[in-house]
Amino acid sequence: MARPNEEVAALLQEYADLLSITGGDAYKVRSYERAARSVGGYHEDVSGLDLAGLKKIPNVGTSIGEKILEYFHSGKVEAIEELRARVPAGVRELTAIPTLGPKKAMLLYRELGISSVAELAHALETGRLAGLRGFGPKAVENLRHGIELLRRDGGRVLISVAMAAAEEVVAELSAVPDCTACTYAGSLRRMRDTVGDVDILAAADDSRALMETFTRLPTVAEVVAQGPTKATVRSREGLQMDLRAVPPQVWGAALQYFTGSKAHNIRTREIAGRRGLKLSEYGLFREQDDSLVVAETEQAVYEHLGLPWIPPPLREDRGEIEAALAGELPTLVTVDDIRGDLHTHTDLTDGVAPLEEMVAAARARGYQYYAVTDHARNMPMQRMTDEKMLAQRERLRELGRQGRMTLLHGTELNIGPDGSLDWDDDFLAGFDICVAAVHSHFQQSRSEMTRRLIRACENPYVTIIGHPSTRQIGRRQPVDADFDAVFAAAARTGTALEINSYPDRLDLNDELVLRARRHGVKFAIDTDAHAVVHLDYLRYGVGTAQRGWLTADEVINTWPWRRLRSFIQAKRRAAAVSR
Ligand code: DGT
Ligand code: CA
Ligand code: CA
Repeated sequence: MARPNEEVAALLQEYADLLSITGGDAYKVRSYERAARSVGGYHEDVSGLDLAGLKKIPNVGTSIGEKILEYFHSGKVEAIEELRARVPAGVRELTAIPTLGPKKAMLLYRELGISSVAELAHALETGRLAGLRGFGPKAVENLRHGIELLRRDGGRVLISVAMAAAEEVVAELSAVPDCTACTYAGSLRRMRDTVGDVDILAAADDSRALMETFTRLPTVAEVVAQGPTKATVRSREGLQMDLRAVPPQVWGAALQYFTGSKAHNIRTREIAGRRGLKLSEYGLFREQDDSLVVAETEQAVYEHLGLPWIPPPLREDRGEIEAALAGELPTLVTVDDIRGDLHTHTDLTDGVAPLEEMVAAARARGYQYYAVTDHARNMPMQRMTDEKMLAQRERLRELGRQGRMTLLHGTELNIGPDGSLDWDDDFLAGFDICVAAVHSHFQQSRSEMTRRLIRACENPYVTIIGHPSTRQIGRRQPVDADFDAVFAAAARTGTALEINSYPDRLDLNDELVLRARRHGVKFAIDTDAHAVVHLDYLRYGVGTAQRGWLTADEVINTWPWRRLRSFIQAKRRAAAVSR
């Protein structure tokens, strides 16, 4: 594993898991989980900090700080070693099964010696669980489902898949006569890049028609559980969906609860407690006499906790409570703020739509500017030539004269293993804008990859680094690089970093965005569209930006064209001066 912060975050998370498996104090488990998240997202390298420095990290106190120091001194932490000795690694792996909690995982190990998902699957097949306390036919069936889910992409689906399913269900349920409100909640409303299950919330005085409609939807392959106000189904695609029906008067409290995250909810409940109140999915109540304070709207719930309404993408206990208390919540960038797309393709390379169609679609969206950035010469599959590029430029200029939208001729350059690019500076100067991205040699060492990305930032013609980590969800891990060094270089050179909106990329991801913005980096939220319909992916990139706390001002494609043009030219000029 790479960066020391990530190493320590993984270690603290492991400790939290082990504590939970061995029946440790829930409060302690939570505090290690929080510390793991804080360390993982901290901007300074933790291996260089002393105890005082470590304690400046949110959620890190003396005891956790000392464990981190111990790790860097001796390469291990005694307390964690002790628990590791008691819990085989496979048991921790077992708890990743969505339908299996830590206690039952430990039971499977103790009773049957099962210490891996594969062993558990085998035990299920051969009926070894029969007669085991707590593992009746229903539980066994749940386990089977759980393993299936885990094997499909760690049990999570892309946000685009979940969103499409959720919007369909919400439309169907909203049409039920008794329904007064319906929306999706959970991780989907928080715009996480992947979703474990879809949580739908609906309000009605009488929930019967809602439940009936839900369980009979054509997309439902199986009703996993059903009660008067709750149901869980599995769709034909294998996606799990939960419906909760609530009376209209408690809509706000239920929405707040089921939006989560769990970590955020724990904080809001603590705040309620300090005010002599109790918060649940049924409302905000006075501790003394259980009388109701509010429940009808989310806004009112937050207000009575002394907080402004907090946008769902921020609700991860990553500082939003503190910011809300201080009146310092950011005004998040929205889809409506975006004035143009700066990374798109046509059928000249691997897109499926011709230039004219992509441009017409961009105009129909009301964009003020739009960049066409087909692949550059060094990607052999694409058979790009200088002549083809220049011919496309001519056609694009002609199209540009036919409307008010500013058309930019660009390219998506390939960052070579040494950080060099496809063309020399003279040819690059002919483009209005260049995106540069890594498309090969993903396995380079950390230092090579870091140097490579920094060198690309230093090229005066590179305005944007495309999909900087190169991860593909479920298929490819991010490259190993010292991202903080890359972020510093991007900020220093006036190079924007992309938030690629393509649902299996979402790159930079929320955590890297959070880290990059501390360096003063600017961002571009692009779709990397290869077809007209892909232009709609923008919402997922914006969701990721919101999870990274971005305001419109930090995103270059919310700017008017004149400001964006100055940004591009300033970098080119600075390089000319220094030469
Ligand atoms: P997912 O489905 O793994 O992508 O993530 P979520 O956040 O949608 O989680 P899920 O579906 O288990 O639960 C939906 C929301 O319900 C969650 O975000 C917060 C709330 N919730 C669920 N379980 C708990 C809990 O034990 N405590 C608290 N405070 N809230 C919970
Ligand atoms: Ca969920
Ligand atoms: Ca759920």
